[in-house]
Amino acid sequence: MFSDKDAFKEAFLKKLEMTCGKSFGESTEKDRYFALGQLVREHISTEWINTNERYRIDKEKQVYYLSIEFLLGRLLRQNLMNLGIENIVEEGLHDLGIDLKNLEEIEVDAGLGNGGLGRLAACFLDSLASLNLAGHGFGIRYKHGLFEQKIVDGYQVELPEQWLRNGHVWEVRKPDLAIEVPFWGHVESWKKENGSLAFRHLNAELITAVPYDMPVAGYQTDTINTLRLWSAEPAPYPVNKDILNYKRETEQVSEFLYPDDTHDEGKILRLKQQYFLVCASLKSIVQSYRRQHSSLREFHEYVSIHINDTHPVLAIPELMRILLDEEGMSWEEAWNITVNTISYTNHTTLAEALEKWPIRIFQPLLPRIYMIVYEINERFCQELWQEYEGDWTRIENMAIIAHGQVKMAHLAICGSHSVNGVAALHTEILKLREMNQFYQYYPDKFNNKTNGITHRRWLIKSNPLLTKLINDSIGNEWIREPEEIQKLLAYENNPAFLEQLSVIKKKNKERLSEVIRKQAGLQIDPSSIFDVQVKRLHAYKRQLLNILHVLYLYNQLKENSSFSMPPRTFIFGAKASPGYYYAKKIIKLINSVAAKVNNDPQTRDQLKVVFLENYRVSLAELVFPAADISEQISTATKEASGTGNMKFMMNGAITVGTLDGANIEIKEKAGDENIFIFGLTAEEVLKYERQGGYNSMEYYHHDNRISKVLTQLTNGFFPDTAGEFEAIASSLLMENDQYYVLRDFDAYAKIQHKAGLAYSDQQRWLKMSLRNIGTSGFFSSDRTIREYADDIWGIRSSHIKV
Ligand code: 26Q
Repeated sequence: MFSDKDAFKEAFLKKLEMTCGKSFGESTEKDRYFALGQLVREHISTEWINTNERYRIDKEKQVYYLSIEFLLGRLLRQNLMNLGIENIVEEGLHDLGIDLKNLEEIEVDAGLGNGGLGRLAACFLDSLASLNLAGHGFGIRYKHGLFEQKIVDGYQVELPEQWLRNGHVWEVRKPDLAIEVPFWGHVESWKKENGSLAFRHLNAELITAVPYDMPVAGYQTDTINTLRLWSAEPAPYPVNKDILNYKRETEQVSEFLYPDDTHDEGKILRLKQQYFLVCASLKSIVQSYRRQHSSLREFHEYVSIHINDTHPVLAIPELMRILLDEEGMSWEEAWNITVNTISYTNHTTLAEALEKWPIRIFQPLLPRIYMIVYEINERFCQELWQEYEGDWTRIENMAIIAHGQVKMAHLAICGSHSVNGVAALHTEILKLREMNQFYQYYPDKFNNKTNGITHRRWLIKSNPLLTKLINDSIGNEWIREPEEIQKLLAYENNPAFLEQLSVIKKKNKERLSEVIRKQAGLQIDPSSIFDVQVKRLHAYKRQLLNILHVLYLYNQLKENSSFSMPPRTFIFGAKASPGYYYAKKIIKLINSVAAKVNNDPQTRDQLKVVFLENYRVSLAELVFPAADISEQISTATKEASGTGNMKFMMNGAITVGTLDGANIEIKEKAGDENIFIFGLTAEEVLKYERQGGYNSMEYYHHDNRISKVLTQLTNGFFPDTAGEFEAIASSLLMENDQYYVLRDFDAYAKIQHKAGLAYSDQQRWLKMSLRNIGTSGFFSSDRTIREYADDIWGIRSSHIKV
């Protein structure tokens, strides 16, 4: 690494000259960003190679995290920080008259994910490397990440995202390690000499998977792990093909990331992506294993493969295929190795989100894989028959293939040794309800791993002011041992400390206000309460409850002269899946309320509504530190965990939330008095669900706050929106309000009122905020990853920094 600032400056100027062929004076900020990026990446190279060598020589067990999404965001600052050269670089650039912050802004987010699941994968990579664990990611190098969102006339408009337009400095293309992935064709079988069957996949269409490797540097360690992303290219020698068509069809496989649309019918391209990821990754894993071992008999002792939701579940039949067809193992031996290698995380209980593939799509596309899945299912059903003889319904319910479909979650549970949920309540719901029959059959496979977030990005990087205050107060041991952040609790009654907390929050609010002023041309008041809901738009997350409540507050301010409240700014950020009609209506509604409220001179000093365009990781980093209130208001039982809730907590925002997902654990850690809980509990929701719902019409008739806001949706209150919000009103009244928005309205209004009062007592609020920060250490993904390492993967860090 650079020994000092001057060595850095020299290397940087040289790199700049070499990469852009311009003098320093002529170079643009973009030139400088790319030169710096390349310089840093090259500096990583030696350690990267050393890490790989060390893993090879020590035969350390390797973990591979397979995920269809990695939502990385920007990497420059993270890499500088983790490599321990942030100060040298910042100061060196400063000497040259360059502000590192401006260069950071040049980097386009790597947005290869939808939301929670993809961001979790990115946080996990950071924790794995920072804990010196041998854990690597495998994913897809989509040409277009999640769409870019524009708001036009209050409507969401989607534009293709272009993160690769100027190249990506953090990746290294490795064409010599390309792998061919077969689709279509047919399978031939014949008898071998020993009487067993052999299989060959013929006439397949081959798609080449080219790896692009990205270094994942641990925080001030010398471990550099790898994130390998596969790009689809045409195979080298297509015969008898219309070349242009063929090129287009193959490249399509890694063309774009599917938006999370739980209502979407399975698309063949999506299944192609899944097998593409799995086939290329397994081959690469097996190749590197073979460099150290002569047979695959002990594969599971040295390799763990983790599947992030069911999207990469074909890793199970693919590993079986390798062991059976290529290694010639018996079914029993291959199955034993496979189950012991694979582990699976479930991220949802929504039945409509569980993946199923029609056989008519699956079988022709992946003929050999289908045969193996078929055999897995046969054997599984036979086993079930031994245990539950005669119980046809149960066996039908649990089967992997049934009614013309392949059920991916069933395959995942049957073919792995560990199945985990992502928060305590979620895991209980899996065990006792959604996957109860599997839990009865395999009680030991089920376990909980409450999610976490990397405190290095979500506190140290995004909130430098708070980080400094923490370091100045309790030292920096908490960075390596995040639960040590609880030492802050000693400052609970220290007015000077609380005052500093308040100053920092204010500055972070000013920073965000400035961004909002520039982007939306909207002035917001940094001394108002910043009440924030940022997450994907989904009916179950209930952005609707929030905005209807805002409308109610507006009505109060207009009509009720005795009504008063501390000034509030409600901030929303959310992308809706392009085909999710209802979600898009809610975006329009938020913007219509914003237009009304923000332009009313009578209320605009007390109430503002902001819809942040194109919510993404880099914007999130400005949002969490600036929030006073964190909205986590999903219908109980529906949000598996949430991770935004943890990011808010770590930055001192107070949660207004339901007893859902990880909110429950946040409440346990922070204490009942430091969180605002409201609404139906999971048990109450489940009870209603057993009864077929509740009567939302009653709530409409008996609560005039509700009838008023719902009437406003359709009576022309919002100019030029005739018919616009019928679907929303109808879902609440005619379709019985599936997510209990009206049922929870009163409780929500009351808790929001309580939160407003608490804020007015600033000393009390700051103490609550401190309690949240001080107890957030549990939610570091370092804790989560240690649990995965100990309980699921059986790996430990053997490496001490030298
Ligand atoms: C499925 C089929 C076709 C196309 C896309 C999809 C698809 C893509 C992404 C389905 C789901 C997702 C993403 C799900 C997700 O992000 N789940 C969230 O995971 C977080 C991490 O565990 C949890 O905190 C959240 O509660 C959960 O909603």
